Amino acid sequence: MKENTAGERSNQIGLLFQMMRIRRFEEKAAEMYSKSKIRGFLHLYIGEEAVAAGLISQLKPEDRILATYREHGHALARGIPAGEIMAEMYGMSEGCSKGRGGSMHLFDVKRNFFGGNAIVASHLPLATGLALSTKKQGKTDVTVCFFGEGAMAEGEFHEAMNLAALWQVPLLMVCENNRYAMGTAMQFTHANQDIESKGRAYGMESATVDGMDVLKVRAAGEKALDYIRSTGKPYFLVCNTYRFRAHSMFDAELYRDKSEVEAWKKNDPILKLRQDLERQYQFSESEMKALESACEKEVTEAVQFAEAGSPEPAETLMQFVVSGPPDPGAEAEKSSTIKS
Ligand SMILES: Cc1ncc(C[n+]2csc(CCOP(=O)(O)OP(=O)(O)O)c2C)c(N)n1
Ligand SMILES: [Mg+2]
Repeated sequence: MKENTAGERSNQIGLLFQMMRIRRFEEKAAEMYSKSKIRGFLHLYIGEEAVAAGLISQLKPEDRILATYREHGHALARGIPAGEIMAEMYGMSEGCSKGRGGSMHLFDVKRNFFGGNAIVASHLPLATGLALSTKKQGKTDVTVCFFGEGAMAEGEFHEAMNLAALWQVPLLMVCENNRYAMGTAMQFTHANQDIESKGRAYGMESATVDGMDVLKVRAAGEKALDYIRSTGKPYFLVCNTYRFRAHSMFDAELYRDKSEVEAWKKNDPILKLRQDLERQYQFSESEMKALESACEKEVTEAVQFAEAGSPEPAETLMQFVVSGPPDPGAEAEKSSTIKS
């Protein structure tokens, strides 16, 4: 339990602000999508903000992050500027992936943000590999991999978990269990619905946390990271959460009752922390208004940045896609190095 100090008050307000800016950013993205400013796919994280905000608040800049296509919140929490994310969604060269990735492929290597990965579970083996590379270099940085419970029905989950446990790499595997994989509820895809037990099955230290409560997520993250940093071993954390919006922009949501969604909205992580703050720290209406206007300003500026962006010129479209003809000099040098 954190102490009731002024520092803790401002940390909690920081977490509230983080969740609010993620939500406001996505509400604006949905609006811009409906105006066809953003095209392709768009998966909103609304309702799940406590997971990214709580866990990423405990990371160091050197720690690496991998996420799914529902990753706007993780990218914002990691510190990628909102303008660069919005510009990426607009397909502009000023975007964090130069406008080539769009919403599902936000990437920023200098901020140790390795996606934005659209293929379910595809980033899990990459995370194990990145964590192995840190271990081989004798570093203590942690790789954190976020994925949905749907990814746990894929073979790659099991391969990545097995090798992470076998090689004992500094990896935090975070299941964002929102109970649905597109329109399929968990009970139709998992023979064993005790999600946490799948970590223990690989001999991994494992825990489950209420993913709608950012303070609980932060505490669970702190505990998991302490364990990984002190032992160098992997850790499996299940965050039980819920998405308030559809799977993506093309989803009539025929697979769940509106009453279920409304019931979960009563656990809104933003509302919960706001109420906690009011109760414990006399958090005022005017402080809340100040946070709201800071979010509004940031999001408005992000849209302006994206709108002022430049689509990539046709001449450079093949750059980073196809390598040029082989350089005979470099090839000869490479083969002589390999032989020696
Ligand atoms: C290998 C693969 N299979 C199917 C899809 C289509 N697909 C996109 S998202 C998704 C659901 C994944 O659900 P979950 O892992 O729980 O993440 P959530 O969307 O709930 O955050 C599926 C099946 C895909 N992108 N990749
Ligand atoms: Mg899911």
